[in-house]
Amino acid sequence: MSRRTIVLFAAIALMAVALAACGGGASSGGGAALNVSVTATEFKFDPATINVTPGQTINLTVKNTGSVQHTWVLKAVNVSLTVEPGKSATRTFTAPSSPGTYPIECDVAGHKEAGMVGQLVVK
Ligand SMILES: [Cu+2]
Repeated sequence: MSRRTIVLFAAIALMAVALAACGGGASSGGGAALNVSVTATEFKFDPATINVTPGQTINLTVKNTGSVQHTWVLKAVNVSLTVEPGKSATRTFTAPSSPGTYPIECDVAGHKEAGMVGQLVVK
């Protein structure tokens, strides 16, 4: 094999690796987008735990079926939704790229203390 041929093969191999790295995750980096519907009421989220993969795109809808205002706050990625009673709100965001358990809370005074918390589990 000539030196030139080896360089050419190396370049092709590198391109294949680069394409493979980009191809799988599209823009999300973590596979297909996840649609999540959360119901908020006094004083809990259902579901409270959301399981995602690192960097996954999440299309979140929070519906407030309670009788007072609630929020759904995931500080790790600066997502904060405020939802009036009887209404719903949506947001698309990207999950953290590092595996771990990230706390979710309702930051209306007293609600977190009353148990209105959840978690985003990235793994
Ligand atoms: Cu609340």
